[in-house]
Amino acid sequence: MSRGTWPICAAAAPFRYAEPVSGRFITFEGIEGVGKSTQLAHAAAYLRGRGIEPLLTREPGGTKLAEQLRSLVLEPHDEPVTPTVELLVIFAARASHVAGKIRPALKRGSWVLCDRFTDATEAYQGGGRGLRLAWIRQLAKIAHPRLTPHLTFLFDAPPEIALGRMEKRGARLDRIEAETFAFFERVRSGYLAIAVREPERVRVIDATGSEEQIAAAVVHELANCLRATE
Ligand code: Z5A
Repeated sequence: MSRGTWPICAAAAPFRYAEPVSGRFITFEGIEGVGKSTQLAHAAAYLRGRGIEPLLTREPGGTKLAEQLRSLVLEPHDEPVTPTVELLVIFAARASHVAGKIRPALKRGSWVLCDRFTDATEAYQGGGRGLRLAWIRQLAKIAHPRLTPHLTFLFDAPPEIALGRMEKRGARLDRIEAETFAFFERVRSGYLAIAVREPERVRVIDATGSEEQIAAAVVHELANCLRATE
């Protein structure tokens, strides 16, 4: 495949906003505690074993400015943070991340593994908070025109399992993590709606199994992705 074309990671139709980059942009999504960070590390190890050193990054965050915005939006505040404020801060962070880190890496030909991206906004701010999806799509066009992940892993599990893992870990909850069970049910539904809409890009992985079982499913998809790019 020549430089300037963008094979995607399965036999699928081209994406509307994909742009000519030679790297691969792979995102990891799901409700909190579902195991996406754990699986991102497995994916990175697999790629390294195949001679590819991926760039690992996360959202909100990834650049100095975006990490500051992450702290601002996730830390508890003594005044209300409205859903619209949350949305705009997240997209400000994303615009910085895409311009400062993701796009340059993709243009260099790197594989970028990103813990969450715009699907998270659709699921959390759209599904969870009830903001209009049309606004989110409009902001996405502004923050990352013509850029869509080549492949997205959606780790799916009921909130009781995912949140149970977080509880076991015993970490302090941030402002969004402290939301209600019903909130995470809506977020999960928001994610699954994306997978129904974009089955070529979004691979739904059953995240209720063991870490090793899930890693095997991820590696299987990555192997397909590698074959498609050879
Ligand atoms: N947010 C948003 O609202 N809108 C947006 O657009 C974006 C983000 C981009 C920070 O996200 C918050 O930002 C997030 C959504 C919001 N808040 N919430 N909720 P984050 O990705 O940085 O943080 P997080 O979602 O809370 O995820 P996390 O802590 O990184 O969890 P995870 O990556 O899904 O899971 P993990 O760390 O890999 O695993 C959790 C624990 O489970 C850990 O102890 C593991 O060892 C264990 N684990 C992992 N896999 C398994 C299996 N298979 N079985 C048993 N135990 C397991």
